[in-house]
Amino acid sequence: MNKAIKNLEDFLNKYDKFIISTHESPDADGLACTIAFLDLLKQLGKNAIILNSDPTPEICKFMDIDNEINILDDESKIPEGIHEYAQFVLDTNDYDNTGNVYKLLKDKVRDCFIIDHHIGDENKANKNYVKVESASASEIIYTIFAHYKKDLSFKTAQALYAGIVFDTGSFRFPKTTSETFKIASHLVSFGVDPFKVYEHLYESNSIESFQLRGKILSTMEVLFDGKMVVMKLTPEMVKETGGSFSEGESTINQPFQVKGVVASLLIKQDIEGPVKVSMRTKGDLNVAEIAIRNGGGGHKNAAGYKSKLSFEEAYKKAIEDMSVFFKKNKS
Ligand SMILES: [Mn+2]
Repeated sequence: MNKAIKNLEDFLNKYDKFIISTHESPDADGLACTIAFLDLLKQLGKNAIILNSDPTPEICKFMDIDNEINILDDESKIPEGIHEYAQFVLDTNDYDNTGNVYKLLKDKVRDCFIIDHHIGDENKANKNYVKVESASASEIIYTIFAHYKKDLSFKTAQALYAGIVFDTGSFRFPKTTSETFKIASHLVSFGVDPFKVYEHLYESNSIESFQLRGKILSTMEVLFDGKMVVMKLTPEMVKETGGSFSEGESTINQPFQVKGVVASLLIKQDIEGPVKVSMRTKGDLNVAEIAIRNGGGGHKNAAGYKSKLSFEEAYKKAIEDMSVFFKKNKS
């Protein structure tokens, strides 16, 4: 048995009640994992609930067929007998990255286990279930279902399929393998409609969010001979348009429509949120290292971190960090 499964089994054997959470500003992969993992824990005879710090984005609500996702927005939502619960953190390798869940529960839960596919602390990875080769955390949850030989329902299959589509950029990001397609194929056999999932994820944004996207695009700065595009998403833009921050965030992928662009940065801040730097690249430019150095994490071609600097300082620093790649390439 591999070490990760063994770690998970040991953890499951120790406790009976679990809180399941994904990262703040949840995405389709993280949310899919919570829904599927709740199903699995129930099939294993465990007592479990989903508690996320932030609301489910509109475009992901279709996954939560049975309304099982609860939002921990204040202390009154903490379950009774919280000290009996252990914590599962999905799709992030940092408990600290779960917002209110971390703030309100970290000193109360009995223990914490991570299931994730981001690059981070190796020591932590060895004690949990971290598989950085996985194109999505949903793929890992699928593997865990297979390990325990548990049934996949339409709900779980649809959620996991959506998580995979989202995290692979519709089966095109570098970590997409034949295994990814095999899993997707199996999930579709449970009645999942690929067109509907695509429509929910990519063709269901609000007009306000589309206007927000327009504002984000209008901030673009083109650098390093057209190889990098940098954009801003400010709290003011979110307020002015009434668009959704999470829908705005995906604008970071658009510069890659341009031939020759190999890096895209988005410096962003939600109303009352921290300043965050998101980096996307193509090819060999490894931004995970930059993210880790700045206290964040991610993958080789997609990573980010929270900055303690002001918005404008974070913007400058983000460009500076990236400039290394382009200077190196020139020499
Ligand atoms: Mn993910």
